[in-house]
Amino acid sequence: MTDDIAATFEPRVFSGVQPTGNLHLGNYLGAIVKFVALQETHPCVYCVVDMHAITVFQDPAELQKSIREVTAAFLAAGIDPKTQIVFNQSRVHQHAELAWVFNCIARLGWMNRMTQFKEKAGKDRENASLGLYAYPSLMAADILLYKATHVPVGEDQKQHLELTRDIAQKFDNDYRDRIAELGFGPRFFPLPEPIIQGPATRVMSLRDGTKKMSKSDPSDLSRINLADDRDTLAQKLRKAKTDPEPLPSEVEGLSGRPEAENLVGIYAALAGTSAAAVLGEYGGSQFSTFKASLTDLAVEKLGPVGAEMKRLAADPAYIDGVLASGAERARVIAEPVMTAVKDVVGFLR
Ligand code: AQP
Repeated sequence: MTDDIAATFEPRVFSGVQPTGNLHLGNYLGAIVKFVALQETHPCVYCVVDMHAITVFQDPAELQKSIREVTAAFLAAGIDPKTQIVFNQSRVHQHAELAWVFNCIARLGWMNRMTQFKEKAGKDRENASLGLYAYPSLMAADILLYKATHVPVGEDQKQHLELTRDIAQKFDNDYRDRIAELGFGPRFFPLPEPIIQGPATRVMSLRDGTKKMSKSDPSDLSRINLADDRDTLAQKLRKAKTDPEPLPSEVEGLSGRPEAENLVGIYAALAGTSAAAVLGEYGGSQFSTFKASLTDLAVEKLGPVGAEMKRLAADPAYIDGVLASGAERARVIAEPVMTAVKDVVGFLR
């Protein structure tokens, strides 16, 4: 841990995934794989963020299916729901309560700089929901409700983590005297650190190496879904965009070749090695050879996860039990924090 302010708090990991369908390789390598590793060293809270999902309209039946699907992916990847907390956000009402307080802490100028809102709202900004605009404030509440010190996320969430730190800092500044008076000091909230490391912090679309692999991309060929079977996966990698040159032998040779860089990064992440090591083996190879090896590797690594997700999908009662028990344990942490926040801001209760 490098941050002094985080260091005064007990280490705790928090992260979330939206149940918006099409869970893909980017979500897996950028986030879920790290969740699994961190449970060996930290107490972890992993949340299926259903309140974030409805910032864009979701069909209710599909939303319920997706909440169970993300939970199944967590479990299939190896998160242990007995030792760690796995739950869906809307079951713990303190997320919404703290988000409101943070809406009153965050400044419009801060929110206006959020690039993800600009991307997701697109040209029709006037028609975007207020929830989509306030999304980063709810995300700050998700993290700080558990006084989390570490947040494993993909590169696209970096700016939201910076905003979370700004909100934590401003809350502590605005209420400094009150926090000290109530004996909650010297600081009320940690400044959580993002964990964004490894060769797959930003997995790109298979159709366009300059665009993020995304659940909402209309082309299913742009992403590898965790639920894809071998044939689908092989077909998507065969059709993945590349350039006419063979693979370079050095990492520097990937610059200006986004599609090649993406496939090498995916291979490295799945194999648990570096891009340099991958090029050491495949430098000079044609893409057809490399894609065949990548397909075998992806099937070897993702096949068991997809199979376990399918098995769990057949047992929704088990998944629902995991979420209910996780929410109960999440509330034990969240409730006293929210009660203290109410005392700090001066609500009578
Ligand atoms: N392409 C990606 N590469 C690496 N990490 C990624 N993440 C998302 N896409 C990539 C990380 O996955 C976690 C959960 O993401 P989310 O469910 O909150 O959704 P998102 O970030 O909005 O990304 P999606 O999946 O692409 O959804 P849409 O299409 O709705 O934008 C996060 O840690 C995220 O960084």
